[in-house]
Amino acid sequence: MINVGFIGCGAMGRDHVRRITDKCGNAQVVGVYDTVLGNAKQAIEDNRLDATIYDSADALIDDPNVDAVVIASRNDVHLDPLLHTIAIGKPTFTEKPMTINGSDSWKVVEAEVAKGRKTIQVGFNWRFDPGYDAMKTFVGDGQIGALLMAGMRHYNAQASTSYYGTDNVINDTLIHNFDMLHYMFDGDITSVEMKFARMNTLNPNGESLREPQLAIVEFSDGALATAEANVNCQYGYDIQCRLVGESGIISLPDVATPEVRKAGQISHAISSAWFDRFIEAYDREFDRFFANIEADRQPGGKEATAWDGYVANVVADAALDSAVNALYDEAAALADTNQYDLLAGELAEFNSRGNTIRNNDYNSRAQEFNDTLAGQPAKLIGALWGIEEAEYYR
Ligand code: ISE
Repeated sequence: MINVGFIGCGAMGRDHVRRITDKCGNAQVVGVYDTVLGNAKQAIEDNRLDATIYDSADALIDDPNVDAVVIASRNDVHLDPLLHTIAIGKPTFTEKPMTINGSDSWKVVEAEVAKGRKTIQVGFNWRFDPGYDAMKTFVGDGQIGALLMAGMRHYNAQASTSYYGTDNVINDTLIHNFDMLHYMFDGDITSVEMKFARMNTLNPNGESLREPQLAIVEFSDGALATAEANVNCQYGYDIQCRLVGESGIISLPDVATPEVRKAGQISHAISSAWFDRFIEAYDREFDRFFANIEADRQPGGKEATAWDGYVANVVADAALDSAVNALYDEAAALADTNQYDLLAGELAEFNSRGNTIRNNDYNSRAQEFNDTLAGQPAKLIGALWGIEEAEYYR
């Protein structure tokens, strides 16, 4: 039996604790940690676990009774526990994204390389979806020839939280698509450009969430892909993918649900969230994680490694840069002379930070900018900084 230490018991984390408890016959959660004690207690209570609550992630990782670690905490606090588990060689599953940017993810890759062993599996679960799996096999078998193009749709019924902002569309949502494109296509991703559609008036997060967004991705062999993100689509959780090859097209199948013929209509239900749309993929990625541990096998191939986590972050970073510039161009076109100079200053400030976003100072500057320059241009550039989220990231 593999003894699992679990870090981060929010909604997604508790779903995984339940999955490990109910479905993985070869693993059990023996320890939990969450900055919110109530979440850790709830994970134990919901699953009637006999588990220790630790007062730090480090204590949990160091406990010799813990054989493997799962990290499902907030995206911005994955790095330290990852470096810790690598240092002591404990197999670790981390939710996606591996970290919040390419430079942090590079630290994870470097740490693994220094140890000479891959111990990290990243939770890019779409790779384990039966539909995507079949597509990967078709492509691998050369059934539609070399890939030329892809068109993807990543729609959420509603934004996942009130603090989900413009940049999350890229580094939390579209990052799945970036990983799938990296997984499916032979070429390396060489560029990504972001475009913004006009805002959906049903978006409850307002200007701090500029979407829908469209990513245009280019590969080293000249292939092209587009990925639409529309995270307030209202009607359900809708994931689509069409791959165009030299001799055919493959499309991701919808999850089969009963067809209902009633009142002059033929209809199918659609999932409302990723928890159920990808339930099988989540189960299978955990099965693989534990199977690798039992077989003393390193992750790779199908399961996303630290390197894959890094690649996805690098693409997201480039997308974020492109998004800032797109918002800037939109704002600059509307700005008067005074606003124009200020916008240029703010853009330079953003760029000088690389992709380090949302530190406290940054958010308060963005807030100030919006307060003093209320109006369309200020609002647009403020959108990228996710002003309403300042509290959350403090
Ligand atoms: C969430 O974190 C996910 O991983 C979902 O698959 C994605 O659709 C959603 O937009 C993200 O917030």
